[in-house]
Amino acid sequence: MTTTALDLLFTLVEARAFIDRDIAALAAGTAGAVRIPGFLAAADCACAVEAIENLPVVTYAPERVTVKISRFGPALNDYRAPKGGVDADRYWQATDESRAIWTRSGLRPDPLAVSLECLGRAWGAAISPATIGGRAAFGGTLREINEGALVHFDEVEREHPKALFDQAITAQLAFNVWITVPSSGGKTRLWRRRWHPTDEAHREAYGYRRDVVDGHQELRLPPRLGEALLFNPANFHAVEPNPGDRRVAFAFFLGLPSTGHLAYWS
Ligand SMILES: O=C(O)CCC(=O)C(=O)O
Repeated sequence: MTTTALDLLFTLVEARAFIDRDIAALAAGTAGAVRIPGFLAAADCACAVEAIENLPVVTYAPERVTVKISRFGPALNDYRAPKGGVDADRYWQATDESRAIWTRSGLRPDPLAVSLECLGRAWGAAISPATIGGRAAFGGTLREINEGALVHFDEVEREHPKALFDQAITAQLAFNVWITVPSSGGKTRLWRRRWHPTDEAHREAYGYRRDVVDGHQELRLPPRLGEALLFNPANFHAVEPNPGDRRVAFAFFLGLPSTGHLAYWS
């Protein structure tokens, strides 16, 4: 397919701070991505990088995610139960352990707390964790992607049609803030293209073959130190490999529930 006309709204908004209209535009699909350069100071990124050296990092489940992606803190997708929902025993154990370890790490400023505070201020209401049966889901995974990530989308309501969260999520956003970045490669690629049932014929491991996005309008976003990026992950996205230095981000999803109060999880 060849793109013949462009969606003039599918652009990168570069701003000094998050604002409610930009968050709403991403949720509505009338913006491409929002990035905030210098969201975290370089010194705070360096402290975070030092702190994570002592955290127990694991890789995403290799049977699902074929390239090596490391994380600290549970990501829901790694704890899916065979019949839907999460494998509660494993997920809550990992959640409790990770929270305790993170609290003990005593990192100040805490990039997760800073991020939630800024986004909450922009939205006009504090952001709470999404809950499962009343228990707070984990949010704020530290993620290291050096070998790239396949074209994929994230949409919790589609991945868990039997309502995983207590909140009914009407739109989902992905938040990343980079605490160390490579000098080349590692671009986030974001296409103006949502999943269609026929895409299932193009499945590849946890994602899709590149041809599902061929010819579609695209943003290419190199990761920059301390920069925050917010986008709607229902749009197909991928990460380019980076040959050299590490690419590490704090990452979580934001959901816009029917109550209007944003909820987060990883
Ligand atoms: O690391 C990135 O650039 C994006 C990672 C990703 O797939 C996501 O945040 O949903």
